[in-house]
Amino acid sequence: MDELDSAKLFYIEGSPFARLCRILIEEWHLPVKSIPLDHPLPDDYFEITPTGQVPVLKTVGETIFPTSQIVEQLWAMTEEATEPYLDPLADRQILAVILEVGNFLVAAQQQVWAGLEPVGENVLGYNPRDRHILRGQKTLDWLEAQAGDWLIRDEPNVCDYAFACIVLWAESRMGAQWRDRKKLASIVDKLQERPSFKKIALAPYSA
Ligand SMILES: N[C@@H](CCC(=O)N[C@@H](CS)C(=O)NCC(=O)O)C(=O)O
Repeated sequence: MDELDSAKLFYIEGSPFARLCRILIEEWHLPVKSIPLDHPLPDDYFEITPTGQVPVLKTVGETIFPTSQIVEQLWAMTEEATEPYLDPLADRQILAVILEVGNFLVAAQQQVWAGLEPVGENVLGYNPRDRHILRGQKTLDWLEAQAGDWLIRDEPNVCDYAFACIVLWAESRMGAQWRDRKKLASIVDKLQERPSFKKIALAPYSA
């Protein structure tokens, strides 16, 4: 068994970040085995990663996280450049913003699933959940303003895939309304037709 054969991706069903990595593994035909874990993750999962989160990519001698680093590693494992493309340096800002908004939206929805309500005076001056959702909406406007047929260089890019995974998660879990951004909707519609998106479908929410 060579080094690539032994790579493993740890994931939980429903994670948009893990879904992105799994779809890329499928699209790029990479020899990475995806290993499902139960949610909530056990406390000893912190021995694998200090963030206690999925996805994590384990290769011989390396434990790689968070998602941005996994995506770069997967891209480096491709034998030749193939769709979806990635220029790790040039595309870094858009990818970082999309993944960051994913973090905010997941945090906002976890607040709801955890049944959290205010317990004291709001000295912060805003509701963090509302603020996270506003960040999401502003990011959609920002992406729509610069999109063409695709988000970057008019060819399918990892940023399109990351965006689709996050926004479809937000639509399913939060009821996010976003399809009035026509260029973004067209990008996601094209991706949803791909066998990889159908095969690695977003499972319905279960607590
Ligand atoms: N910033 C992280 C976000 C990953 C993340 O939010 N993972 C969630 C699932 S969507 C998770 O592992 N939640 C379980 C937990 O926090 O215990 C990344 O880019 O990988």
